[in-house]
Amino acid sequence: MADLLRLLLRVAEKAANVARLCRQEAPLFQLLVQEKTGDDKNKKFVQDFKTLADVVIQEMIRHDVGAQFPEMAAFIHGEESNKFENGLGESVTVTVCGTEEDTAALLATVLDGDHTAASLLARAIHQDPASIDADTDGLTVPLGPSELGIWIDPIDATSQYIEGREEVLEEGHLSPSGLHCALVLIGVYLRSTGEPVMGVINQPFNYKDPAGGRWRGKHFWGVSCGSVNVCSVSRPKGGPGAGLSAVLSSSEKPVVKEALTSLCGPDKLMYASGAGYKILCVIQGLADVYVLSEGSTFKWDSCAPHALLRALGGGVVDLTKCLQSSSQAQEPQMELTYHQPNTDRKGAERWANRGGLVAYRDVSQLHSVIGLLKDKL
Ligand code: 2IP
Ligand code: CA
Repeated sequence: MADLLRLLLRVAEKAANVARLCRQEAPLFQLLVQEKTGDDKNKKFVQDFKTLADVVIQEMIRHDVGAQFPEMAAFIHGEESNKFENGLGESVTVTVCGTEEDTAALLATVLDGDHTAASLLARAIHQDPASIDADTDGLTVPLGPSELGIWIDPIDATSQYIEGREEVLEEGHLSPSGLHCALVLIGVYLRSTGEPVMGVINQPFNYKDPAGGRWRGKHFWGVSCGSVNVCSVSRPKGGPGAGLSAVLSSSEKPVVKEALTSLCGPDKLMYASGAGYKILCVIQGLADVYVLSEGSTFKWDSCAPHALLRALGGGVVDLTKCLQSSSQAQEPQMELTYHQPNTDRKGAERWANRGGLVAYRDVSQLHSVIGLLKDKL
């Protein structure tokens, strides 16, 4: 299934192109950032454009993967529904058509006849991306398409994407907020066990080209299945040192912030936006752990980066399950899985990581965090 990895790298790059295009091209950018002004009809429609950009990316990935691997078509899940209502109250199902012209015509019906915006989007969807420089030669993945399912988050950290702040990055430091936190996430899991086995992350706004002033992206990938553990990011050097560093959501509970301040010290406790971005920080060694005590992330947020962490020897566990378990040795079995919904919940909540999570590279650091939080939550 190395072919699947190469395909996902290509579709993630196309997705990143769409994400950049929506900020670069005036007709799309206006739709994206326009505040709630104008009449009611317009108000509703403008709000929906953020979702439309997400749906377009998700459906493009579904289309391209389904075309090459038809066995996977029914197992490609995403955050968004592709049923859409346009400003006239008509229901439209957004899909990617066989030709650019047909896709443009369909999008125009959702965009209330805005043919310029529809054509721009359709062109990006049907265009082949520039060749991807990823060293996947010689990689064999012992899995077949009928064993696999996919979770897509078309744009994680949407609020940072819309706001569009351009932070200056310091080498070796994470970006607390801004465009760097927006990520395209595509994760592949094993249908039988729910284990994440392959992940592709595309960061559409990685750096700004000094020559043309255009944003350039960066991709990350990993495969973890059986004895095959390969990641495009090398494991950060050095074992766990004296001080542990952690990244949290700024909205994390005070009790967790206080406990981790006592463990890490104030300098090594960091905050960043985006669930996917925080796991990417752990992958890159910018933080040792990401702790989240709420069930506010979903399968589409964690599946892709989880696969990369596993390839590096780490993982993402259910925090509540770990806190309830009496044995430390059990913790690796508390890993999040991706095949079963929360049957007692409705809508998106069916796929929430309801017990919170800890993302880690090193299991001894996971033990320290669980030990610390055990009597506090
Ligand atoms: C969100 C996004 C948020 C995150 C939340 C995710 O996904 O990543 O930033 O909250 O958990 O579900 P926080 O930044 O506080 O960690 P989306 O942007 O796709 O809704
Ligand atoms: Ca998300």
